[in-house]
Amino acid sequence: MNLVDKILKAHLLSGELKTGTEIGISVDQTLTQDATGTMAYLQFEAMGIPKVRTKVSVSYVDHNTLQTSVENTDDHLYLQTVARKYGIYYSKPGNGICHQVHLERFAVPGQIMLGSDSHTPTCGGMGMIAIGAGGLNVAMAMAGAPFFMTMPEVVLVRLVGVPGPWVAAKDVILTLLQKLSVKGGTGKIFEYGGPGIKSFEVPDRSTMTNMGAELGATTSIFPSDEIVRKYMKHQRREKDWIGLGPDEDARYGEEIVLDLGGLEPMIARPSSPDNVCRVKDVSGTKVHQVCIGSCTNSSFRDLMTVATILKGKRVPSGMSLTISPGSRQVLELIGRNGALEDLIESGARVLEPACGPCIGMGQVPPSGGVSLRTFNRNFRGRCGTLDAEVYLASAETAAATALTGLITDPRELGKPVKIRSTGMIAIDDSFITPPAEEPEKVEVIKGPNIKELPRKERLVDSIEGEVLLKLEDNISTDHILPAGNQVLRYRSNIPAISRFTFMYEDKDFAKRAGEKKGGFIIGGSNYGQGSSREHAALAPMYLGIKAVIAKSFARIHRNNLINTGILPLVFADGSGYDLIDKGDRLRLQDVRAALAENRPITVLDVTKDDREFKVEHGCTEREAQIVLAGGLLNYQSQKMAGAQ
Ligand code: MIC
Ligand code: SF4
Repeated sequence: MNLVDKILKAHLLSGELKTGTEIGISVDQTLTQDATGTMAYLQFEAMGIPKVRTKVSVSYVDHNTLQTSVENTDDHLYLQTVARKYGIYYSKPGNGICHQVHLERFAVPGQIMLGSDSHTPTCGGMGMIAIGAGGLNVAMAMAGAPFFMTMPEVVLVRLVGVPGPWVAAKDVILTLLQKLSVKGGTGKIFEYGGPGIKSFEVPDRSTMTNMGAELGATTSIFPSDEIVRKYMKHQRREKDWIGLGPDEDARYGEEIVLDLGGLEPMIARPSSPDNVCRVKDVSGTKVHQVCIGSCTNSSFRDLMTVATILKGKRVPSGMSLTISPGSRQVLELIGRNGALEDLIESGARVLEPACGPCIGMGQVPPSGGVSLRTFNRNFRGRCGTLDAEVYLASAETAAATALTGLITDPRELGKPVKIRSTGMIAIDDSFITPPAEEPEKVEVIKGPNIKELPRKERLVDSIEGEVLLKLEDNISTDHILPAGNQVLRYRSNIPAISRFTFMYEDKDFAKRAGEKKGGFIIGGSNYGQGSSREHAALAPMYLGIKAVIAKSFARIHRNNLINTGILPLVFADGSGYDLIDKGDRLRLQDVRAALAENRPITVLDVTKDDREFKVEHGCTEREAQIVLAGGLLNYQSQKMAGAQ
C-alpha cells in the first residue's frame, strides 16, 4: 500500500479506495480562518450541537488582521466567543498564518484534517492528509459527519539526487507547475518519496505540499520520518509523532521522477503560478517591491535564509521590501537570535505575522508596478493592482532581488548560506485560547455585519435565463469574488459582498444580474481554481445564478457550487462552449428528472432557434440530492425532518 491509501483506509467510512468512486472518510482535525470561518461557525451553530466532535478544531485569525473597520473587529469577537463556547481553540490575530501555526502546534502524522482554506495541504509536509474544502463542509466535519470526495489517483513524486546550491523547495514545486500546469493535479494526490526527500526539512516539504493546491491537487503528502520526528521534538510534541510511509512494494496510479540535481532557481511570471521559467531567463527585470512571507515561505528557515543573505547589506532606496513572518514563534526566534536586527538594518519593513499582502491587505504595488513575492498565487488583481506584474519565487531569489532591485538569480550571490535548525523551542502558546471550561457561561457575540447564510429554494424542473458572462479557461475564485481591503470585511455578509462579484472581469455584473433576476455563467476549463472561498458560490447564488456551464471545474469550487445549490454543468460535447454567446437566452429542460435519473440535461439556446445541446452534471447520488434540495443546508434540514 502507498501512504495515502494507508491513512485513508484507517479513516474509511463508506465506499472503497477505487480511483474515481465516492468515498466517505472520518475527519480528526479541522482548521478555519477568519475570512471563511464566520460562515462555517454560523452553519455549525445552526446544527444545535453543543461541542465539536473532532479531536482538535482550531479557528485562526490571520487573513484580515488589520481591524481597519468595525465589521472586521466584530468578526474576530464572534470567532473568539463561538470558539470558546463550542470546544474550539482560537488563535488570536498576530499569532500567525493558520497553516504555519498548525504545522508548529497541532498537525499530527497519520491524521486527516479538513480546512476551510485551499492551502490546508501545507500540513501534508508532516505526513498528514490535509484537505481544503468550503466552510460548510468543514462545519459538517466539526459536527462529526464524514467528508465525501471522489477517490483521487495517487501519484508518486520520486525525488532523486541532491539539489544544487541555491536551489530551494520552491524551485521543486515551480518546476512541477511548469511541467504539469494549474490543472495537472486535478483528481490527484501527490505522494512524495525517493531518496531526495531527505534534502528537505519539514517547512521545505510544506512549501511543496502547500503549492500542490496550485496544481489543482486534492492534497500532497510526505512520509513521516526522522526529519518529522526532529521537527516535532523541537516543538516539544515528540509524543505525537509516529513513523509512517509506504510499503516497499507500494503501488501508484502514476509516477513522476524528478532529479533534484538538474533543477535551477525558477520563477512564475505574471499572472499564473504555472507560467514558470528559469530565474535567469528574466533576470535584470526591474522590480519595485519584494514581499517575503505567506504560508508558502515564511518559516524560520526562510527568514533566516533571507536575513543571512541581507546581513550587513542594504536594499536600494527605491526598493520596498516587506517581511511577514509565518508565526509569532518565527518572529520570536529571529528576534532572539539577532536575525531580526539584520533584517531591519538591511532596510526591510517587518510586518505582523499574518497573510497580509498575499491577500491584498496592504503592500498594493504601484500602477503597472513589478512585485516579486515568495507567495503562491499571482492571479491578475490579487495583489490589489489590476495592471501590476507579480512574480513568484523562492526566499533566496527574493532576497537576491531585493538587494539589486532587479530580478536576480541567487546563484550570483556566491557561496550558499547554511541555516542551522531552531533547536528546542521555548514554546509560548499564550496567543492560543483554549475552549472554555464552562461553555454554558460563554455568550456568543455577533456584530450587526454578521448576517445569516442566504438559502436557495429547491431546484425547479425547467430553468430559463440569460448568459450573463462568458469566460476563458482557468478562472480563479479570485476572479469570481476578489479579496483585498475593500471586499474582505464583508465575508460575513453575503448581500453586501455580492456587489463585488466579478468586479475586475465585468464591473456591472452584479447590477446586471440583479436586473435580469440571475441567469447563467459560461466558463472554460478548470473554472473556480484557487481559493476555497465559498463566497465565490454564495454571492452568485444570492444574485440568482442558476447554473455554471463550463468545460471543467476545480474540485473545491465545484463542491461549493453544489453546497450552494448552483448546478455545475459540463459541456457533453467540446463544441458546446463555442456555440453560446454572452446575452443568449438558455432553457434547461427536465432538470430534476435528469439529476434523479443520472442522465445528461438538455439545454435549448432560445436566442439561436432553440439550438439544442447536452450538458453533464456528473453528480453522485448524494450530490444530486443536495442540488435538488437547493443546497447543503436545505438537504440537512430535510434529512433531520425525515429522521424525526
Ligand atoms: C487564498 O490564499 O486565496 C485564501 C485567501 O487563503 C483562500 C481563502 C479565502 O479566500 O478566504 C484560500 O486559499 O482558500
Ligand atoms: Fe494566507 Fe496567502 Fe496562505 Fe491564503 S495563500 S492562507 S492568503 S498566506
